[in-house]
Amino acid sequence: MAELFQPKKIIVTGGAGFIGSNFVHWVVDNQLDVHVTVLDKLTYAGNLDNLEAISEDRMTFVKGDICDAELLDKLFADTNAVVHFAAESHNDNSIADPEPFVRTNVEGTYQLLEAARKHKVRFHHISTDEVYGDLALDDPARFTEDTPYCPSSPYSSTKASSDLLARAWYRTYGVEVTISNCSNNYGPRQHIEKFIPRQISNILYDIKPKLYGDGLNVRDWIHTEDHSSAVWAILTKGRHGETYLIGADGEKNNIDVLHAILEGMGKDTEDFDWVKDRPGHDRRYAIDSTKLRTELGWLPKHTNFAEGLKDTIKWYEDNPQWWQGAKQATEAKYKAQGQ
Ligand code: NAD
Ligand code: TDX
Repeated sequence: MAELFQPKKIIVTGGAGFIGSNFVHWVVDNQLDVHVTVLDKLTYAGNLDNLEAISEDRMTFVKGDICDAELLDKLFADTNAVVHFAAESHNDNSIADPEPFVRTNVEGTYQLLEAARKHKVRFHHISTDEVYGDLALDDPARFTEDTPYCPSSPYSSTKASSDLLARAWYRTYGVEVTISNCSNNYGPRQHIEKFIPRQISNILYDIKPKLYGDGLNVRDWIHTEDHSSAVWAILTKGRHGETYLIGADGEKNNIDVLHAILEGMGKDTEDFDWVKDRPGHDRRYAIDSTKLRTELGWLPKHTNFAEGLKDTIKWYEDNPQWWQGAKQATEAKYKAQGQ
């Protein structure tokens, strides 16, 4: 474990999105002497409502693009650390139009690393287990920090590129970088284009849930609050230049997750549509998070997926104003893709 790093001012890129906003709330609630500056472009996935309850003395919001080098130069002059969540994050969108993924995920990360180098700022890069490609359903193996990179989709290949940039900026320029690769997050404020909120919002709208392919693909689910506590542990205690995998032993196939949603909402568990599979659809993700647990002493709190899912369903039921505005356009996009 490295010496404890205690930042007083941090920049959170993508802090108006799903995981970024949950992280900002976690910091505001748990780290009382830290000020957060959120830098977010407010794309279709960013939503200022995600941050509305936070007071101005704890957080400053800056609307801007991570590709804007001039803006980064100004912001980085007055911070101790950057936690970089901003990205184009949805696989299906990357298949339909990869261009914004290359721009934000690759060029944006490059610009941030350059600003971190110039201002000697600690840099934590948020990434995904998808950079490792996929595992077979009958393979007992899980991803570790030593698994070779083998991304499948335009999204995951741009995330892999950004990880490699971060590694190179550490090795060549000595930027104080750490990297985390996390599995699938669930919880409040996730955009309804993603699997779990899409199905919950479909059911609330009397639209049948949609399952891709044969429904047997496995994802390793983690509650977003556990992702936040892991990122804080890595930012403050992680060794520079190191990668840490984040996961909570939550492997489940899609059909089981869908059955749990339908059952949890009092519906017939077989009342859904099978739709066209995603091109290049990764079969299984699974994380071995031993390094994070043993080296930094991190443990997940939300180990009961059924409970976490129940709370998530309730959040979407209680907050229709948060997601209803995006429903029509999201479903129209899927319909055009046969999904
Ligand atoms: P999201 O799509 O909900 O949010 C992304 C945020 O980034 C939005 O607020 C958006 O406005 C902002 N953004 C996009 N382009 C920007 C730009 N050019 N400049 C500034 N801001 C910009 O994404 P998410 O699901 O919260 O994912 C956050 C991060 O976590 C991503 O880096 C993603 O790769 C990673 N990740 C996600 C998961 C998951 O399950 N969702 C799992 C592992 C890792
Ligand atoms: O309607 C659907 N039906 C369906 O069967 C949708 C939207 C998805 N799926 C399947 C595809 C995947 O096997 O559900 C699984 C999860 O899909 P997504 O929510 O799109 O997530 P995934 O593609 O696994 O990627 C997510 O986890 C890793 C995040 O979106 C990424 O940002 C993160 O890096």
